[in-house]
Amino acid sequence: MSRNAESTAFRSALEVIRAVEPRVADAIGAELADQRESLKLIASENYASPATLLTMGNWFSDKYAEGTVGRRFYAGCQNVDTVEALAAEHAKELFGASHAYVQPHSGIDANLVAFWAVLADRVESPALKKAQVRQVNDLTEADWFALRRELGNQRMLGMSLDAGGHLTHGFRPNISGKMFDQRSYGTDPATGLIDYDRVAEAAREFKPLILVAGYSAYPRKVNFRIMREIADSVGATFMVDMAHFAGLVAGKVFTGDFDPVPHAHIVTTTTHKSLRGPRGGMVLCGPELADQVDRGCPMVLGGPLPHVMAAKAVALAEARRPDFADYAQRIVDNAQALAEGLLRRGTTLVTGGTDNHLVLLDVSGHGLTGRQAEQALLDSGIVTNRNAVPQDRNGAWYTSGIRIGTPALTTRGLGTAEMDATAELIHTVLSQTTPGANADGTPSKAKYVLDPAVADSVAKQATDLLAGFPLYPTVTLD
Ligand code: DSN
Repeated sequence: MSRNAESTAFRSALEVIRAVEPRVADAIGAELADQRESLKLIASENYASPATLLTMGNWFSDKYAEGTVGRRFYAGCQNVDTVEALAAEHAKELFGASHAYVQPHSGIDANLVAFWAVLADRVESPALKKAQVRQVNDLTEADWFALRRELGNQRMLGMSLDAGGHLTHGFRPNISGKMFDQRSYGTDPATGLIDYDRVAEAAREFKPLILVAGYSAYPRKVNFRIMREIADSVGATFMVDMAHFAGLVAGKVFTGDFDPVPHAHIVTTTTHKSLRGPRGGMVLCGPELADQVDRGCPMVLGGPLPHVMAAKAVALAEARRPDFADYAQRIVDNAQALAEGLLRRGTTLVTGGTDNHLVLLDVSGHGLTGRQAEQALLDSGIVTNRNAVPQDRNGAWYTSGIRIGTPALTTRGLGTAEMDATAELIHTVLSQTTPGANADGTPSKAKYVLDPAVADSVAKQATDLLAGFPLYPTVTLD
């Protein structure tokens, strides 16, 4: 393929869009410029390949395809069948799973599909059995009432939010918190690590239907073999949400006890984080849950997005190439270099380091809230997000933490030397920022003071650092 093909494709697409709504074309161009200029350290973001991006812009978007491969509720789905089957095949090969369901539109959707599958598989209920055999129209009011009571009365044990768990693991702002009676396991206050004995104790007391492992802000590996033993000891279904670290599983950085697929009954993921695919979700499971998982649409999902399933097939094919394993290892090497650089400069890190793709800074030692630190870093060209730390005294809105991750910068090609330079830039901003005050003189958790000259200087250094690692180097828009 000629080096020009990607530029030509994106330029042509923008020309076509510009003829209809030039402001959209401009915004797309501006987004590329912004992404090129900023030091992106958001742990859940990445840069999908041009092939993956281009696969999403076509007439697959026009097609309805409810149902599953070969069994659709619409005619004319033969080409959708081709791409959905390909995506599932790549996923199964890549992760060593016996079944893959690639229709979920997001991680929340993937988790809902998994919850439904487990409930349908595990909950004994005549009303539910009717629903399962597609007799939903025959359900009486009393059936619906019984169904709501029986399904909504189940127990889920997952990681607490401030220890790094995710909203969709039974917390109130998400429907899972209404579907399940939730209890959480935290981390050891001294080490910040999961204490498996405490998880086992909580499981014995609470007897969950589902034990969930997985996180969005825990900077360490999880031993899924031990978690499965805990689940088995109380008869729970063991579910892993690997959205954040799917790329590290795909790239064989997480193997043995740390690979969730051989240990969990069901695994969910997004496809756009460390896995570097299109924005979407996916469910992997064994044969026992496959039929229920495949009912995800229309049970909890709207019509599948064939253009995104096609892009999943492309991205998963990329992840099966040998160089993806090298990429996954570099993500972790970079996170560890970044952690070491920050520790050396005196920043406090939750758990004292990392063995995955993310680092969680506790910025309270700098006298700042996460919100103040996030904004000061953003002013300085460094994009991060604030995040709670264990037992956070500032709550989930202001927080005391900053979460950073390396999948995106690693895709750009930055290595361990640049991570040390990045640590220096972060340290400069955090040590030069002070908390601000409200108009009445009381301390503010949002306002901060940072000399604009310092912010400008850091932003310039960030741009210089990135100049050696162009984003989408094969794409020029002018
Ligand atoms: N929003 C994702 C994250 O940033 O971790 C998880 O849903």
